[in-house]
Amino acid sequence: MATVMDRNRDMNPNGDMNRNGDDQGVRYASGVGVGDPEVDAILQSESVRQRSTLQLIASENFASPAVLAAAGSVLTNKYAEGYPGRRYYAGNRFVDQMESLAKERLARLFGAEHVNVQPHSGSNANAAAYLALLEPGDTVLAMSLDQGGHLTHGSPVNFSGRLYDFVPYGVTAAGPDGERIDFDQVADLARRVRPKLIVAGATAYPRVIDPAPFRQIADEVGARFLFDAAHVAGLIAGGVHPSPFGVADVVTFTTHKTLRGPRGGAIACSEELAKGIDKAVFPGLQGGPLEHVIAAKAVAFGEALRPSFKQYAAAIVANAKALAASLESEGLRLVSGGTDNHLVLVDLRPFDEELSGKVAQEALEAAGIVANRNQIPGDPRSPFVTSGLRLGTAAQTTTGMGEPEMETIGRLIGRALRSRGDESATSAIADDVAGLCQKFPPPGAERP
Ligand code: DSN
Repeated sequence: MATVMDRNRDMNPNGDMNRNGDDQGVRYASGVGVGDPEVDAILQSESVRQRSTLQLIASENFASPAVLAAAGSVLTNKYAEGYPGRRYYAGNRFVDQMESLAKERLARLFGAEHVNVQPHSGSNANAAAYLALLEPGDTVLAMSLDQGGHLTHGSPVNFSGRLYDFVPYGVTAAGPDGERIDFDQVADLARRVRPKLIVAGATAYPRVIDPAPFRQIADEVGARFLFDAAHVAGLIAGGVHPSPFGVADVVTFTTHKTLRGPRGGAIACSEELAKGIDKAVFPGLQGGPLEHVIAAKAVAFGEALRPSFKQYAAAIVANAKALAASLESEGLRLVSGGTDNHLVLVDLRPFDEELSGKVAQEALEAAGIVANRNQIPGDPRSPFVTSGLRLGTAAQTTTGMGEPEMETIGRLIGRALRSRGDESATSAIADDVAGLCQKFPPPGAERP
């Protein structure tokens, strides 16, 4: 039966509960809950999960309390189709200020001529870029998913592979200095198929992606060049990876991975392409922009402009190298033999031919270590099973973990994989993981 409090809450979700002395409003104001017991219970559980287990998914991070607050702000209430100064609805004076602020900060962060902060995700950013640059059926060169690329780089099950004629390139064979982008193949294919667009960027490639050779090949064959910086945008912002801004015609990226902002996407391009890109995002692909997320993007770009972000980006890479060394000492083979960025890609086969990525992921999760299975170049197993694991350091670096902790994590991973199926050993590892996590709470840890 509904209580008076429930009825009040139903009738007036605007905060009167707080003025009436009800503690739900107080809890909401302090960021401890939203005042809906069922929702709060789930949020609380997720908060505990994030705090007590290791977050090693390479595309995740812990956004700051300021980013979380902006994403949960009143701007969620506003419709703002269009762009600052050219909206299709009234009441956008402050929304315009916010979106302009986000754009100004982003352009300054990367030295970009033109930016669009409206894409809801990295996939949308890529879709908009293709819409601006291509006609259906046009030929595009991109790294295939099974070599480290992304679904939107032409996977046959994705809109990109269905609408455009993607020709995949990959990495060189395993060996010393192997498993690197095969630029001979990129150049050969480009000369042969004369693509309209060449895409660089990856989701499971542990090495630096230099935009210069792509630019050279694109110029030689008269193609446009798109750099998908979704994973490494934060490393570029922090000055530890080469910048594709001003080199590629279009740069797309997400704001929530190494850049540590809210979940979302963005695009940067030259002035020459600005109109086409803007039209492709709206009205071409999306309707109303998520202005609360754009506010959170503004916060994140402001954070990335601070000098301390350079130290953060350098620490992500140093941590990935330390994790790589530790995993190797546990007998795990790393694709390309190491890392230059925020992730390592483990080839599980030499460790245990029978151990799939799926089983390894589950064994690690049981021990409190959260990572994702991933195909490795030439993987004989399906994308659902895989022979690899992808591990990233961006999130745990945000909590303040450093190289000694990465060394420990590598050993915990080795232990967890070796003792898979052994409940008491796994539970002992989960205890060790929780003890480690307790010493390094994420920012705003008490906020669900
Ligand atoms: N979210 C991306 C990643 O995990 O790399 C894939 O879309």
